[in-house]
Amino acid sequence: MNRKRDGQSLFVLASLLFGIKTYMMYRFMFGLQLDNGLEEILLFINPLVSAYLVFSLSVLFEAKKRQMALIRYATIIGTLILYFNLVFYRSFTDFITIPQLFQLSNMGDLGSSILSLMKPYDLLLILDVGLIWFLSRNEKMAVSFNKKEKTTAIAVAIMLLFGNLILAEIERPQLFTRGFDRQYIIKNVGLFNYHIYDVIVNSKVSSQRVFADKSELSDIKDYVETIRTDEKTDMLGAAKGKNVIFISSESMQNFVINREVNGQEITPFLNSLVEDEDTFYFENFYQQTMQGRTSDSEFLVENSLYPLPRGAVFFTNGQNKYNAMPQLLKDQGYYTSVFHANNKSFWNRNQMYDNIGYDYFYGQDSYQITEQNSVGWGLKDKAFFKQSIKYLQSLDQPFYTKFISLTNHFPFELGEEDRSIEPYDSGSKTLNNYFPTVRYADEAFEQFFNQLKDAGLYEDSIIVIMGDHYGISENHYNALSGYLGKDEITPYDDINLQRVPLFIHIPGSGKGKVMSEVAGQIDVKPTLLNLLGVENRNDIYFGNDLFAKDRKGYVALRNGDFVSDDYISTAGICYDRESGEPLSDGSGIGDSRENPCQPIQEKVKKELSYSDSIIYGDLFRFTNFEE
Ligand code: GP9
Ligand code: MN
Repeated sequence: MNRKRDGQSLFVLASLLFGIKTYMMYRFMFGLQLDNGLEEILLFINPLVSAYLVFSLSVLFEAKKRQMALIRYATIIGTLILYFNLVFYRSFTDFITIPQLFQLSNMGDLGSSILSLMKPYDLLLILDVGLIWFLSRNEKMAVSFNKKEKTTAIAVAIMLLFGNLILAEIERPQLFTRGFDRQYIIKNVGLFNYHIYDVIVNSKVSSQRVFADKSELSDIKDYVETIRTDEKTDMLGAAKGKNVIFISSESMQNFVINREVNGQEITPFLNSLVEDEDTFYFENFYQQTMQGRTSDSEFLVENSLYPLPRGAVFFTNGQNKYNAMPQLLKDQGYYTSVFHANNKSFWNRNQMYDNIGYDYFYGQDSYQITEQNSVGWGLKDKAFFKQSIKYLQSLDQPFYTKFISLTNHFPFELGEEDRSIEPYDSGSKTLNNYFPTVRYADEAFEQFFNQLKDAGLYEDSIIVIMGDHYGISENHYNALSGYLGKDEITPYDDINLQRVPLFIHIPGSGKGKVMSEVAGQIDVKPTLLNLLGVENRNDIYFGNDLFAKDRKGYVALRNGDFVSDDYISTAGICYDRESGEPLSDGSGIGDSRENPCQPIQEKVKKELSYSDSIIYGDLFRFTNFEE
C-alpha cells in the first residue's frame, strides 16, 4: 500500500506553512492590535484552522495530480487574497468588503498610491508558494487515504473550525451579530472566514430593500423628533440669500491647527481664521466617515444621515431617494454645482450628484490639466481654484457650490517648488510629507479667498471649510506620537485625532468665535439650512444646528464609538472626555463600576441602525417631504 504518514504529506505541510505565513502577516504586516491572551491564541490558531480546512479537502481526491493541483492553486489564490487585503489595508487601515470590490473603477484611479503601497519585502510572501509549487511536482507527497481516513481528516477540520468559533464566541460574544468591527472578526476567526461572512451579509443587504416596508419609517420619525432642536437661535437666517461656497479640505485633521513643525506655523491662514471676527471655528468637530472616505463625508454633509458601516453609500445606494441639501436649496432658487478636478465617476459621484439635486458637476474635463500643474492625484489645488473662478463668476446667484480639494491626499506628494515648509523628520515618510502638503492647501485657500474678493463674489457669499477625514492612519501613529510629544497614541487619543477643522466664514458678521461644543459632520446640513433661513420641517435627519444650545450632546462615530459632552467611548472603554481617565474597562466582568457611557451607547446604536435602515430599505421612497 502506498500510504503516507501525515508528517510527509503535502496537505499538512501546506497548512502549516500557509497558516504560519498568515499569522505573521496579521502580526507584523497588518499590525492588528491584541487586547488579551485569548486573542493572541486565537490569532495564532485561526489561520492554521482555515488553511487546514481547505488543504485537507485535497485528500478527497483519488487522483494524485488533482490533490497536488488543489494544494498548489489554493496556496496561490489564498496568497492573492491576503495580498489584496494587505495593499488595501495599508491605505485604509481596513479590510476589503464586497461593496468595495464593486468599486473597481476607483481602483484604477488609485494609480500612484497603489505603487507606494507595495513594498519590496512583500516578495517574501511568495516563498511558500514557490516551495509548495516545487514539492507538488513530486507525487510522493500525495496521500491515498481509505474512506475512514478521509472521513477522519475532514472531521478533524470541521472540529477545528467549531473549536475556533466557540473560542471566538467566548472571547467576544455576539461577534457576528454585532459585526461593527471587521478587525475583531478577523482577529478571532481569520480573514477567510471573514470574507465568507461578508458575502452572506451582503446578500442579506440586497434583499433588505425588497423586503423593506413603509411602517419602519414611523418609528424612525418618532425617534428623530426626540433629538431634533427647533430652537430659534440668533444665527437663524443670518446668511439668508447668500451664496454658499463649501470647501471640502482633503485629509485635513484638526491637530495641525495652531501647531508648528520645524519651528514654523503649519496653517497660517487657517490659524488667522480662528481669530477672525467673521469666522466661527469649531474645535471639537469630528469626522464620521467609514470606507467611503471623501464621499462619506459628502454624504453626511448633504443628508445629515450616517454613511454605511461597509462600502461607500455613494456606490451601494446611489440610486436611493434622498432629501439632500442641494435639492432643498435648488427648490429655493439656488443654482447648485460641484467643482472637483477628478474623474467624474470616482466614488460614483456623477450618478449620486444627479440624484441629490446638483445642477452641474465641473469635473476633470472642465480643467486644463498639464504635467506642470499636477502632482499626486491630479491638478494642484492652487491651479484648481484659479481655474474655477471663471465658472463661479458665470453662475446664476444665489448659488450653492462645493469645492473638493485634492493635493493634500495620501501619499502627500509635492514638488520642491511648491513647498513652503520642509517635511518633518521621523520614521514615517507619510507623516513627514503631510505637513508641506497641508501648508500648500492652506495657501491655496488663502489665495482662493483673495480671488473671490477680486471677482466680487466674496461679500455675498458664506465660505465653509471642512476637513473630510483623517490623513494620518494608525500605521503612522508611532511617528505621530513622537510629533505630538506623547509616549503612545492610546484609543482615547485616537478618537481625539478624529477631529477635523470646521470653519464657517460669514463676511461682515462680526460675531465669529471659537466654538467648543462637541460637533460632527452630521450637524452641517441643519446648521447651514438654518443659517440660510431654509425651512425643512418634515425632513428626517440625525444632526443638530451647531448654533443651538439645546443639542443632543454627543457625536456618534461610524464604528459605534462616540464622543459626548462628558465622555468618550471607544475600544469598549468609557473615558472621561476632559481628563482621559478610564471610567470602565468595558468588559463588564469584574468591573463593579457603573458604566456612565451605557445610556448614550444605547442611543448611538439605535441612531446608527435607524440611519442604516433608511438607506438599506430606501425608506425615503415611502415619504413625501413637502407635505
Ligand atoms: C477623489 C478624492 C479623494 O476624487 O475625493 O478621495 P478619498 O480617497 O479621500 O476618498
Ligand atoms: Mn478625502
